[in-house]
Amino acid sequence: MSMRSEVEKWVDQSAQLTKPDRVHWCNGSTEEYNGFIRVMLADGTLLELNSRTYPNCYLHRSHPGDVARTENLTFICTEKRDDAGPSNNWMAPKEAKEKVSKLFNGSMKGRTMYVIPYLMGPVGSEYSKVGVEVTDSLYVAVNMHIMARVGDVAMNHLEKSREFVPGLHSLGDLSPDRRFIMHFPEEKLIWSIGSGYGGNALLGKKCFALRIASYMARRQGWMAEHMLILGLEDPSGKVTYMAAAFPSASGKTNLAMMVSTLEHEGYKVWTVGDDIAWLHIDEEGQLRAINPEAGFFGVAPGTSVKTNPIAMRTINHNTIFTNVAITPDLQPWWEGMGNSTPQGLIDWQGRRYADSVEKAAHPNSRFTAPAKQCPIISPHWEAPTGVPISAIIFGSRRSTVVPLVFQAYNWQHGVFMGAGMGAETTAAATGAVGVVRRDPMAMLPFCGYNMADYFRHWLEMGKQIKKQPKIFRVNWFRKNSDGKFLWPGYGENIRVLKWILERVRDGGKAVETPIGYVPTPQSIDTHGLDITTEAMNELLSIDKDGWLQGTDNIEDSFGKFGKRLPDELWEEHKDMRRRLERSQ
Ligand code: OXD
Ligand code: MN
Repeated sequence: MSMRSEVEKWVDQSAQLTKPDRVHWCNGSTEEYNGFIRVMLADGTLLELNSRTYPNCYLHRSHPGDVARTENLTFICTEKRDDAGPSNNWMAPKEAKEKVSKLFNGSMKGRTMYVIPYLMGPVGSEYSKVGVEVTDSLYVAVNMHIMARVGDVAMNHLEKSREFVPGLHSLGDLSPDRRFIMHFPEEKLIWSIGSGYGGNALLGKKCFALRIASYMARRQGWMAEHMLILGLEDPSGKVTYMAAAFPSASGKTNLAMMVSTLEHEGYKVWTVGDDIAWLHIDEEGQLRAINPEAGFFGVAPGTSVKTNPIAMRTINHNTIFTNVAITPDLQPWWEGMGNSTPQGLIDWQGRRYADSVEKAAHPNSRFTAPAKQCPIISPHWEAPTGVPISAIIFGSRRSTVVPLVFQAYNWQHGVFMGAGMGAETTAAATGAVGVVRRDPMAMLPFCGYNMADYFRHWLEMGKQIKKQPKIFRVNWFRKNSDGKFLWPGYGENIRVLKWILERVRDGGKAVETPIGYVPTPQSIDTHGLDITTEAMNELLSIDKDGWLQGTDNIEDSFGKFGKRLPDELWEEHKDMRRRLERSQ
């Protein structure tokens, strides 16, 4: 059977179940995109923004109960419960299908089903993969147009790759009581109903490129990670690539698009990706990364000309905004945009905003913009072979305990560092914000299988890489006793990347401490920066009690994986505790 017929077969089955009135196959063209936009403007799904300052930009207001990923309604449906592991919600595939097919039954009656073949990864890359999403949401269709490579390009790739990940999506009635984001990694299938929110509904992103792909990657010997990819250019013009994992809404987009404050010295950042990295080992044993996505689905609040001028230039044309506020002259607005609250603001729910206690823009409001619009997009961002990775960075929000930056002793210690990472929760998922939880490699909500096996896979990959990237932990978010950030962050983070680059090249001063190699305060370039010596000392200090308490938390978190957790991680844990206890 040709691959097209395989896809048609699956689309027919989906249509029999969901019973749409019409089926539209997307070809990915600009005309198609514009046509979809016109339909949504006419039916009120989109509002056109100021065409002078934001040409081809639109606002979408979602259902107020459908604004973030719902981790409690996201399931990994493997035959054996233990293969999903203790950190995932699990349901048996048969039960999941019975339960959810009732909801899909007739869910597209009176509506159009859009068939979206899409390619994740650069055109012509052997690392790229095809998905086919069917959905009854035009908002999803236009977002997919931006976030992935849609249409013929995917169908052409499929003829060679001979494999696609089907994803069935329907808005259902948007009630959280009937919302399920189901993954069947063993048959590489996704079913999502009851939500139109990006992370739940743009199935190429979290569902495929992370959950299903992580499962495939383990079997096929590569890695699918929640990581940005950036190139750091040094004064000689050489570019060194780094991949960095941070939990959702913790500044990945800002770091990926950073405007370096050391540009006058020749240090500059190139963006390759801002959210997901697929990492492969090439024939020479070099780890290489591709960005499977074609767009940015970034958090709007906090984005400003000060914090991320590159994003501001990326998102002022051809962009879809979701749940931001608007000014009377139809410009998007959000908290932290760097100007005072305009008069006559309309909040994210379309109400007049009158300094209410609520935010004008939803804290998880988003922009969807094509990656190629980014003024500092790397010339290699679509290189079929990807970019070579020299450093891996783990980061998260921690207002206490974790120093600005430090380096793992070696790969195994780095895997332990990532696996034990604590992170304060954010508005990207429903639930309490600011609570510290263990978020291994920032993959807690995104690993499509038992995380103990995922850690094992990391350890195994390390053995196969000839020149292992060095592994680092960063934390821009440490605060002093008055609750003020100690480190200026944003463009100044280049100073930390500079130290990382020096370490990659076997330079950069550091002291060996119980937690890893910590820079000496003088080895971070603070030239021209208004920061006190005390602040630098505090930023790089080791809070022994905090770390000891952290080791207890890691013990609880590792303990949940029982015997499946690799012994190597317990050894690292034991060694760290011993080093801490012995230290002064
Ligand atoms: C995202 C997320 O949207 O991590 O990237 O939630
Ligand atoms: Mn993300």
